[in-house]
Amino acid sequence: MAEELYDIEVAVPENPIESFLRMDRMPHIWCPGCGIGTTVNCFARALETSGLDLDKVAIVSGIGCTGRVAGYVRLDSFHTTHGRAIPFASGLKLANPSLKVVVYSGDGDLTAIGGNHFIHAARRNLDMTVILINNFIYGMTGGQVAPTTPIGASASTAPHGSFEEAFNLPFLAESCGAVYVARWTAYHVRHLTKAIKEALLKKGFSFVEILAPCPTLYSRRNKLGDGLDQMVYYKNSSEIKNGAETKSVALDLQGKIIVGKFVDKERPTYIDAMNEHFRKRLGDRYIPSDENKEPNPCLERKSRSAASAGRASF
Ligand SMILES: Cc1ncc(C[n+]2csc(CCOP(=O)(O)OP(=O)(O)O)c2C)c(N)n1
Ligand code: SF4
Repeated sequence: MAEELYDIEVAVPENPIESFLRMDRMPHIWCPGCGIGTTVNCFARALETSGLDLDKVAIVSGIGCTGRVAGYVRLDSFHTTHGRAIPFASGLKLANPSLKVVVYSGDGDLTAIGGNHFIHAARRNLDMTVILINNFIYGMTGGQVAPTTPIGASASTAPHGSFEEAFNLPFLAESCGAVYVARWTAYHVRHLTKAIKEALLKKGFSFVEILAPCPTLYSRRNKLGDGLDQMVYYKNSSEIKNGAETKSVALDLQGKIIVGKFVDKERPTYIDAMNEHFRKRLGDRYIPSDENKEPNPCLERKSRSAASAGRASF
């Protein structure tokens, strides 16, 4: 009887987002209770319903626990160096404007070593979606203090608590020129999925900050419980305020969290502005960068030789 029982084959249902993942790379590296995986689920569902051609979506990550996302999703993926996801993504977009380019990385990667690139990509309104996982520290390297660590929170390089003012990331993104800015947490999966979809479909620099638990290095050190306890905190302490002024949404240690869509506006993208500028300056000598066309290497060669013969091409 017992043998018969062991013979029963149990059909394991396929994970609904399995086709979106590189299953040969599983299991992933994330700790139990880490919030990053939940955000990937939301990203997959947002992409699925976005109507975007997945062959035209490229994802770029820097280094860190979040940086692993690019390697786990079945898209054209680039796992770049620490802090350089945005410059890499900028090059990709400018070289092939027909791509939808997504940057998916950590708060340390994007706003510490990569902070300079973040502000300038927003200023230029480069057409890309930046998804930033804010777990308040450097996760992968041992829980060091980050530009997002709240005052009073302990980190491995701030054992007596951080005394530095942390970035208010939605305010930073908006003041530098982002056209779409939202913040949600790993608890708000439906809102987050919708926000990622909106950001993906927005033309220009769109930014989604996601608060996600790092139970291993942030919550444990700060005696905040496990991943589930952080989700309970997100649930109980979040207030949805769409359209809130970004300067009013700064975070503090275990304080109130304002979530929502804060900014959704229009302004010319970098490529639009470049085309307009050079069309005015050079007239029909200028060959515009066309977001609806893939670059054609033969055409490129032709335009380069045309440029050397006095024609302008960028
Ligand atoms: C130039 C360079 N400096 C430092 C590092 C070490 N390093 C790797 S990941 C990381 C921090 C990651 O933190 P974050 O971006 O917040 O991502 P998380 O791991 O929390 O998802 C650092 C400092 C590196 N890889 N390269
Ligand atoms: S160290 Fe933190 S951020 Fe990294 S996988 Fe573990 S829980 Fe997630």
